This record gives sequence, structure tokens and C-alpha cells, in this order.
Amino acid sequence: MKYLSLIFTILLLPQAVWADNPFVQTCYTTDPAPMVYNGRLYVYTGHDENKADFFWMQEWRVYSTDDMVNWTDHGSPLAIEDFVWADDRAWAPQCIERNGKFYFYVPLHSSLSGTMAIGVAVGDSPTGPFKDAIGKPLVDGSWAYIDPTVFVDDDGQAYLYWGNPDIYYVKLNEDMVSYSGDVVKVEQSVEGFGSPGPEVRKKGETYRDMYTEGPWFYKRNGKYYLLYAAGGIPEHIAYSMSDGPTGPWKYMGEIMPLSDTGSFTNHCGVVDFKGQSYFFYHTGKLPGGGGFGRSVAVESFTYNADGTFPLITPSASGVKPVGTLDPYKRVEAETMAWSRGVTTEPNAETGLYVSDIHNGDFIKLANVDCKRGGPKKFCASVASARRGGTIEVRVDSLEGPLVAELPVPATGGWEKWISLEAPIQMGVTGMHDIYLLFKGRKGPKLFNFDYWLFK
Ligand code: FUB
Repeated sequence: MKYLSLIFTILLLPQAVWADNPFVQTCYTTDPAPMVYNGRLYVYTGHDENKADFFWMQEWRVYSTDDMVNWTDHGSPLAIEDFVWADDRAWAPQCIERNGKFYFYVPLHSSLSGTMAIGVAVGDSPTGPFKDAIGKPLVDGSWAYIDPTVFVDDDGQAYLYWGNPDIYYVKLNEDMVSYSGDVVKVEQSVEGFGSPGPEVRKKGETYRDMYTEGPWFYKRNGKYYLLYAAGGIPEHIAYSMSDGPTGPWKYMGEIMPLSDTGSFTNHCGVVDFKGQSYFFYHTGKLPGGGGFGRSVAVESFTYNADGTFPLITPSASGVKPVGTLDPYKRVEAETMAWSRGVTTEPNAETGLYVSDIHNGDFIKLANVDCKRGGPKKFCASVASARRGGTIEVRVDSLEGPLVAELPVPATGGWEKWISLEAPIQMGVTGMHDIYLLFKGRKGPKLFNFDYWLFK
């Protein structure tokens, strides 16, 4: 037995790992807005409903990672219901931190104006809870008022840009929930954005490009960047640059050209994290997805020496890990590099958990550091109102060596949690992908899953 374990330990050599796109599989997610805070990368998203025939979006969601391959679902800390003046269209958000508070800017359909408006919510942590900061829209009264993007300049002046098909900005006050001066409409030109503004574009004329929506505004090395969805429908991503925060803008070309993503919209966000630049966008690539069933994805890139963008192509392979997952600390079940079949549910006491677990569903964790000695036990917190099932722990692939099997019994309720453990049956050391494969009676939902760890 000792020799067998040794052979398996030797065979289970560390593997090269890649994350996968789209990086959220438990629901449809849209319009990614990344933010780095305290060494962790957060992504704020919209949420397309299942089988939707329009952007009937009800809430925003937050995901985070510290290794770029394992993403933790933080659920939905903000929804239409949190804005008494709004009744529809929880569209593209952005959240930033200032002086220890988190400001979450969102477009919504306003029941006051009957058009679109931009609201701002505030919270004390990057994952909320958030509440409407002012009890009314920040700006209201135009169908063009969507897709806010926010940036605080080095001199402390904050700017909020937004708009489809016009581009607007205001100078935010230091409180981040009010502004000074008027709403300014940016004049679009061929030099600035590839074409003149929508009201003067000539029908039938071919322009170099065309600002559409989804601006993403930031500064890098003294240059200001405005990235945006362009070209009408279908959308590619293009950008303009400027020496000042309010222009004049210079059209710089495409970043993510059109390709077969299955989504006629695209929407980007850019951030640097752990020394690497990342470009977030969305596609329709999740099973059953499409133009109204979108999913967020990420690519890494390197700026050209002059600060311009390279062309970035959507990939299924995603990005390389920039950290490892420690399985000897509690791992939330809703932390995953990939999953099949499962969804997540909120619970006031335990927080988020993994639900909708059926026979054959699985969760993959990438770049898991099993360390030198290797684990002796697999522990998990589970609940089942029915017959339960089994969690198989497999290494490096779904068909990889089965290192532990944890039977899950009926626990008396879908949220009646019990902690269980099962022995690890062979040596697993070093870096591996871990697959938690769920088995049980075919058909019904088997059990719920809150967290796991190795001992
Ligand atoms: O997600 C709804 C809308 O679709 C966003 O506001 C736009 O940017 C487009 O992605």
C-alpha cells in the first residue's frame, strides 16, 4: 500500500494550468468592470436572465480572484429594488473605492423620467452591501444615459463619463455622489472617435469608426484612455487617447475587432493586477448563451512601448494563474475555475452556497497547491433534503485519479448543513487542478454545498 501510494505520488506530477473563458459559468454575466482593492481583483457585472429576449436585467453581481484562475462568486449586492425611483434595466456598472467607501455607478430605467438614468450606490466593502447613496438619480432624463465609467485623477478630481450614442461627462465632487457644473456632451469627430456625432453622421457614409456605448475611462503614464464599444451593432472595441481628462480626444483604432463571439454587444474594462494588464469583455459563449445571454471573459495583454494597445482576440483558454489556491484553508464552494451544471444561491446565515447539483456536475479548482506532505482528509459542508449523493475528488482531470470519495447523506433540509470528511486514499503533492465531481441518482437535485478544505 505504501509503495502504491508512492507510485501515485510520483505520477501526480504538477501540471501546466490555464483558466477558461467565460470565467463565470453559474449564470450569464455581462459588462465586466474590474477593480483592484487590497491585493484582490473584483469584477462587477450585469446579469442576463435565462432565455431572455432583451436586456431584461434585474441585478448586478460581484466576483473576485487573487490568482486570476479561481473566481469567488459574491452574489448580488445590488439590484433594481435598491433604487426606489427605478423600475427596469440594471445595465452596465462600475464600482470604485475612494477614502474607504465603495461607489457603485449604475444605469437604470427611471420611473421619474420614463427614460434611462444613472444612479450611485455606496458601501463599506467591495462586496457590499450597497445602498442608494442619494435616493434619486445622479443624472436622469435621456435614453442616452447608460454605461457610467468613473475615474479619480491624481489631483483628486473625479470624472464620470457615460452614454449611448452620445458621450457625456460630469466632474464629480469629492463626495462622489454629486457633481459640479453642467453635464457636458463630448463633441465627436473623425479625428476624435472615427466619425462625427450621431446626429450629423451621414446615412450610407463609411466612417473610420463610430462610438457606440460602454465607455471605460482611465489614465496611465500621464495619458488618458477612453475605450468603448464601437461600430454600431455588432460591436467591436476601439479607443481614443488624450493628454487631458476631458479631451481633445484622438481616435487610436480597434482593440478587440469583431469576431465570432455569439454576442452582438461587447463591453470592456481594463485593469493592471500583480504586474500584468488585463482586458475584460463579454461574449455569448456559455452553453445556451447569445446576444441576451452573455458571459464575461478576460485576456492578458502588454501595452505597446508608446502606450497604445495591441489587438486582443477572444480566447477560450483565458489567462495564466498569478497565484495558487491554498486548499488547507476553507475554500468556499462558490470559488471555482470552471464548473458544469451548478448554480449559486444566497443564504443570510452561511452566505453564498452551490446549488442545483445533479449527477455528473462538477467544480474545477485550478493551480491548487497540495504542498509537500499532501492532504490526509477531504472535508466538506453539505446539506440535502433528499437522498444526497457523493463528492468524488479527482486530480488533474474529470477522469483523473480518484483520491477521495465523500458520501453525502440526507441532512433534513436543503440548508441543514453538516460537516463531513473522507480519507485521501493516495498521495497528492505539489500543484494540481482538483475536480469535485458530483455523483448520485440521475434526475433530481442531490445536495447543496457550502465549503470544503483539505486537512
Ligand atoms: O447590458 C446591457 C447593455 O448592453 C449595456 O449597458 C451595454 O453596454 C451593452 O453591453
